[in-house]
Amino acid sequence: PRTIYLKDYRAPDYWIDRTDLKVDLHEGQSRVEATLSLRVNEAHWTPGQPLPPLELQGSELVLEGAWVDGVALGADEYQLTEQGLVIQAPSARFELRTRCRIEPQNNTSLEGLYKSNGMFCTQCEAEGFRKITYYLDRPDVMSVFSCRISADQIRYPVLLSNGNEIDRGVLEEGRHWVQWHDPFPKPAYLFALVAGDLQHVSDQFVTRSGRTVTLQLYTEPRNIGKCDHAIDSLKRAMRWDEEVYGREYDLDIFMIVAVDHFNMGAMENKGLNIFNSSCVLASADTATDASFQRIEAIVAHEYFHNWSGNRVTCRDWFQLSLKEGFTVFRDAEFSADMNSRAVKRIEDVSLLRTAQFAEDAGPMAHPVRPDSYMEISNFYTLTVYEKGAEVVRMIHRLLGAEAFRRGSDLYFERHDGQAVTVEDFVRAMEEASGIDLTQFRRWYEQAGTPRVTVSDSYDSASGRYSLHFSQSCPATPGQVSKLPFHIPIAVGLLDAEGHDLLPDSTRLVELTEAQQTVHFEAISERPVPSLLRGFSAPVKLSYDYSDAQLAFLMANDSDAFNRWDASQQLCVRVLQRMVPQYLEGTPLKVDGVLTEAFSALLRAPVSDPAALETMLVLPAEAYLAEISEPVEVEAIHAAREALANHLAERFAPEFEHLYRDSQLEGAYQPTAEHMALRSLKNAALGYLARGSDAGVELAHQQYRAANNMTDRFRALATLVHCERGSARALAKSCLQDFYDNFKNDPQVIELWLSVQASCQRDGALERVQALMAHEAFDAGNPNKLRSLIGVFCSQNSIGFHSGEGAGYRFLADQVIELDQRNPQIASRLVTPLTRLRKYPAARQQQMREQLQRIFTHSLSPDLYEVVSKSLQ
Ligand code: HT7
Ligand code: ZN
Repeated sequence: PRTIYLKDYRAPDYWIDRTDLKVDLHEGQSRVEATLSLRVNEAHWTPGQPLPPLELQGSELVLEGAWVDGVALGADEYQLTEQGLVIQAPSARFELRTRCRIEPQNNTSLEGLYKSNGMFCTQCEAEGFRKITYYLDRPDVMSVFSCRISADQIRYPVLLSNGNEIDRGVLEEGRHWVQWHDPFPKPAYLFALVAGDLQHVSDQFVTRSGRTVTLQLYTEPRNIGKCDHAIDSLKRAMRWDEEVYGREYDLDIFMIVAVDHFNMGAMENKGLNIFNSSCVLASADTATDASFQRIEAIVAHEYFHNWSGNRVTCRDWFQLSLKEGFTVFRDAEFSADMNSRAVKRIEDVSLLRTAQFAEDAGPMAHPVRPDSYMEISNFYTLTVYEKGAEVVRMIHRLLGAEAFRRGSDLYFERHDGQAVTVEDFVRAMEEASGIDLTQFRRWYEQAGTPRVTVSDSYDSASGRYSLHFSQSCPATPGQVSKLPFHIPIAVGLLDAEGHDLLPDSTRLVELTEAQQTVHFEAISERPVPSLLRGFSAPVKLSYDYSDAQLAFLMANDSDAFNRWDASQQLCVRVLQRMVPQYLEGTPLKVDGVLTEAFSALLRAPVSDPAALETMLVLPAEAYLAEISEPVEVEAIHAAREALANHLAERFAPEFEHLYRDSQLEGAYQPTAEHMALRSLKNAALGYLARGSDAGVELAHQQYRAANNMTDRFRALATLVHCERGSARALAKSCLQDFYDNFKNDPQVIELWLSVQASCQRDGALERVQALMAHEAFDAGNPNKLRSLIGVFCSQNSIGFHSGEGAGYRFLADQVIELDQRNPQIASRLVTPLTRLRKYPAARQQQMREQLQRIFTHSLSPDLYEVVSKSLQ
């Protein structure tokens, strides 16, 4: 595969003003007729000069005919190349009609037009449209689309596409057709089509200017009872975008369709969002609180794209974070406003620190705006999405909320209907605020996670307190040395009583130099610094806190995020001291200061159950692995288990109280308040089950008595993960009971697979292999692959790394096979093997051997890129 560079960007030679599609769907061969109104790009052509050739992309298409201005092209008047179709243009403006055959029922890549459970659906981002017809499949070509779909009336009573339905009719042989028209010009990646036997729920939203918008959610009939939460979330998101960003919806109808086979979470096609069923369907009996929250966030995310992505789109795929980073920032703020702001921030930062930092340190590290790629699908990454959102968050912090809003208004107004760049976004922010972001732009250009080291000094005579910062950034592939970043660091200073010493409590320090000292005057006593409040920048910050200072911050910091962060840092310290004890074979000891800190935490009155729960959850093994080099898998696991068991024994009465005090009466409600209590109760249950057989029995009782999936599933997970002998038989019978009750519900079965895949008890690989042969597993469904193989390889560190490389061989086998059918999923699934350099030599070698074995096969560009870069 060839590498594509940002520096080589060139506008297209032709524009497509109108795209008229006729899609004739059949069980065997479907037909797509595309009529394109083409116009030469006058920036590339002078009248009198020869016209450039028209090069359209196309893949897996059978061309039946092509017509230019109504005249059929002879075989010598076009060329079919590896990339697509090339013709010579007759004039500066002309009409090209093509007719192609495609076979959606044989399309297992889930890109382009394919079938899921008997319904036709599409996924065109990033480059799937070229599998539907020959086209200029690039985001800077924006066209007004119309689409006429025809299909069998009984099998496919519902025919949907973007925009508004403008006509429909009946054909011979039991077929019918519907014509759609989308008045907003869009790139091909936002095109969508759905045909199926679907039911829908309908609602309405009145925009702030008084227009009534019809909202519809389409699903297979069996799921019609699971739509309300998504519709409610959509209405909240529509109102929020009006209030916070002044953005109103623009069509008369907004449709969502749920499909079971989908490579990612959802897709923001104009007016016709397509969702992975697991990201949209929910009911109290079948969805956990986590999935209720995820659905709210994803529904909002896709809706927000209507402005940040659709009305204003990307010029090229290097600008992906322009829409994704900005939209993740928007959905995170929405979720923070709807739920607990602190908990949302903690969850997002945990993901960033665990998985994005690992990506930044791995072979696929790239800037938020990558400067090259082989396969763009590989760049829908945590760096582009999550770090991209952090970069927008930093702009928000540097400018302040009001100037940021002026900047976003300017951006949307200036670029409405255009395909633009990250630079256009930053420039709008600069112009609206008067703040110079020249150096800040390095966040988009330089890969890697910056390190910030902080020390301090205090002069009691003058009352001057000084913080000394130094920043650096490790080398990443293709970027050896880095220039200093512009880093906003939110700082608080605490007195001995734990009160904020600074006026307004927090000061924003702006680092711009490699070394920088900042002074604080009139500080009456030597303070404890609270650094990087709210995680104000995506950096690894270190300051030499004593254990006692961390315990102090954990109890007193006015910044809820930093209270949590102090608790995590303290746990990490304690765990990191236990790792060498394990390696030396000496007993594992838990430091007293942590026990004291937990004691204070658990004895204080519970003012915020959701925040308390986050502090009771120990740092994940994946996070501990990310901050270790080399990663000692067994030692990390043993240390974490020992600490959890210690806390379970030491605080059994406190956990018992928490469990009893967090019970909820009455029907299930997915409100923030109820979710917080359930999460606290279930965290307590986890400790109780570790601590005693009575705790195990409590989990069993909860499983049986639960009136909602959160409590039922958390009880099941507690039993499955519990190391106590008394839990084994109960886990087995509850897993069977769970399966018997929910085997017809794919979303619940995903939970069932994932809880087993993450169970670290001996024999994990064999259990996963057995599950692959179970009727519940379907290797053609990405959700099932992720729930079983993905979870095992990324969350079950003991299972994946045990057996002398057996886990690595297993993953390589799966990836090799999957690459033939679904390259996007294969190249994502292989990620755990790409982290080989983090592990001790023997494991590293075993992982390398498997990557080399994969590399001996004929690979898709997707998998080739990831594996070749990992072996470099
Ligand atoms: N913008 C959407 C991206 C997406 C996607 C990308 C590659 C392959 C399949 C895909 N499905 C959806 C989703 C989003 O970020 O909103
Ligand atoms: Zn998105």
